[in-house]
Amino acid sequence: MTDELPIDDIRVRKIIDSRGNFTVEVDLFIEDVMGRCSAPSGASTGDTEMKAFPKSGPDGAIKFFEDKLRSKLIGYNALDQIGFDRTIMETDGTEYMENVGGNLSTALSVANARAAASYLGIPLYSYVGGAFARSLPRPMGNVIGGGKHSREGTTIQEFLVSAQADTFLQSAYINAMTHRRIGEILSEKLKGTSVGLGDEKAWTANISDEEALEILHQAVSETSSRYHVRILKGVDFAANSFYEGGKYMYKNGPKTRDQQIDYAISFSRDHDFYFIEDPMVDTDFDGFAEITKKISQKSLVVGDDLYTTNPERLKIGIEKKSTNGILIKVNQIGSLSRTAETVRLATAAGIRNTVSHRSGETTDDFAAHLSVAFGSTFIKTGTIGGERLAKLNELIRIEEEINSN
Ligand code: 2PG
Ligand code: MG
Repeated sequence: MTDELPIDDIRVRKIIDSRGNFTVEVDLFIEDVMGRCSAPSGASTGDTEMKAFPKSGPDGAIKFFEDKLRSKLIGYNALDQIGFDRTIMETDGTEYMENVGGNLSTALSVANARAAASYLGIPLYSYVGGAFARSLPRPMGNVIGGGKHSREGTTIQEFLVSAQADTFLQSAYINAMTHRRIGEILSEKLKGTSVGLGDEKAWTANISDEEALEILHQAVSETSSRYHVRILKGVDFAANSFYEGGKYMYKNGPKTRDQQIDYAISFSRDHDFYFIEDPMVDTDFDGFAEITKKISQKSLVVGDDLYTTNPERLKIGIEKKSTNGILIKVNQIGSLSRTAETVRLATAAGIRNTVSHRSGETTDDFAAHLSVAFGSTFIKTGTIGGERLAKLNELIRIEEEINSN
């Protein structure tokens, strides 16, 4: 096998994401083999994640690429993913990638891996994960939401479900059926009031978090009996987005730090939630640890804004026993190799990972491949909507491929 695959050409363009904003797409060529990738963007971004774009936006990122990066990457050995990613970071030269932006660096990084994998004739999940990357995650789908993903909705950003069927296909389908049932319940309950879909195609309506909890329980128990399948419940508080002046500001009134800790624990103890993401503001590693200590036997406490896929932040969390789960988003850290480093650290510490979409998505399916490569417990996406289904349907294809080998 060859150990040098020089990059022949790279093309970068602006495209439009699922929220109608510009993002960037990269085509990277090794001879006439192309690897393509487009990067998503978040709305509830962590304070320590890479800046998606420089201040001058996607155009500024593309200009930086043309002026400073292109000449360093053309001719680079595509098989040296770590060196490729490091070159981008070093050329950027800032801690949070303020020149090239996390989105363009992500698109370059994944496009490079994709081109190399295609050239070698192997799927991306095998190229990144190796010969033993053969287990599929379960889909964790957003069904009711609010926060920064909609205008009126719950204070809590996401209420999620994960059907535990025998196949990925059936689990993804039952998640979608739970979503459908929630839509019916909402329109029965809220006759005449508007019900809509948020950025991730979760239902959104002017209801309280407690009402959302009740509706979720009803839909989960009905759908679970209908299909004879266990459906796990999940929540992403995205607590950063409603933390103000030392308090957690819910629609129904504020909660102190201690009340928020008790509230998060009650999701596991009283409401039987399995997946509990970002229950505290991202500076409170100790608050996360208090929650994890109480519920980790039964539930997964997951850090998203807490870690921003950053190995240095994860080290703090490991030391403090802050969580037993981590969310993985490549564009938070801006490269495939640093993402892989974070996943390796997490796995070694017994922390389970979930690869996640962003609220502003493209139809790129790289998250599906990474969830297999990283042995993820879950892939977090919506349950419907083309840009969400791009990932779910790719996993259905990967399931078929793995089962036929
Ligand atoms: C999250 C994500 C995805 P965003 O908080 O987990 O659901 O949202 O992409 O807006 O950060
Ligand atoms: Mg989150």
